[in-house]
Amino acid sequence: MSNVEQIEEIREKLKKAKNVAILTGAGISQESGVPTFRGEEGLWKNYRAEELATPEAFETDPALVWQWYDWRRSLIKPLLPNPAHDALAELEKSLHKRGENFTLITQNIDGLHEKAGSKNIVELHGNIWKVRCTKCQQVTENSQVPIEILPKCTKCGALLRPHVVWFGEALETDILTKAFKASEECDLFFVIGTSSVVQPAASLAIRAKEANAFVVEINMEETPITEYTDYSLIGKAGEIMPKFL
Ligand code: BJW
Ligand code: ZN
Repeated sequence: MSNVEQIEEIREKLKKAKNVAILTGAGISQESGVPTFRGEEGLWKNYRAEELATPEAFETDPALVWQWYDWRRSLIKPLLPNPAHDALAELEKSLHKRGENFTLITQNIDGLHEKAGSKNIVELHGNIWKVRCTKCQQVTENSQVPIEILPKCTKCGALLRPHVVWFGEALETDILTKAFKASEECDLFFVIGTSSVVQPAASLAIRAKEANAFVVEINMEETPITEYTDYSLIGKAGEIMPKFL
């Protein structure tokens, strides 16, 4: 079946769908100018996520980790959602109008889905615009962090950290429960722009398939979960996603 026929079939499924769940990864923000993590261009200022996105890196050198996040914030701040983010926000609106469910699960911490107008967002790996106290765990929105002196909690004075999930850290239980529930209850699941190597996010598409959802992958290349999908559309998310509207 050609890509055009597959897209037409997916459009028909979207018209009838009662529960739609989406999982996005760094690839959906690539066309907005956000670097991805892996692959040839997947470098953040010469560091790999595996080197700095860890609790050990923060314990060893919090200033370096904060500098990295501050640099990423400055890079992301001026960026705008692209047609893939916009298409998902539109899809959510049209499903809501019909009284159907739409859940957007994202591994991204860049906030671009919210900027595009998406509402029911499940942020698996946190949000770069929030900070969390390493002691009292209070989470606050904070777009300006004084990294020269290291940011401190206004409540208890302890060191603040980015409100993100690092390697080896557990995802928040209620967030993960929501993501699994949406994946298991949906009739249509899209997995967009993720290399599907980081767990537990990578298992969501498989859960959806096991629960009989129709699973569509959109990526520039095949991934370890491609064999579990019904359709794999190879190409840019910003070019493919608007075709479903
Ligand atoms: C396009 C495109 C375009 C490009 N259009 N497509 C062995 C050692 C150590 C750990 C483990 C291990 N085995 C398993 C683990 C666990 C580990 C893990 O999965 N590691 C694997 C790497 C092996 N997972 C964890 O540690 C997780 N926690 C956990 O398991 O806890 C267990 C526990 C339980 C109870 C108590 C305690 C612990 C946590 C994972 C957290 C991941 N965090 C990061 C950083 C977040 C903050 C930050 O950004 O700084 O999340 S790492 C990084 O990877 C980030 C991303 O969300 C995540 C996924 O990356 P993503 O989105 O898939 O991006 P890429 O770059 O990989 O892929 C981009 C894709 O887009 C590519 O496929 C392109 O082709 C495509 N693309 N342009 C469409 N225009
Ligand atoms: Zn505190």
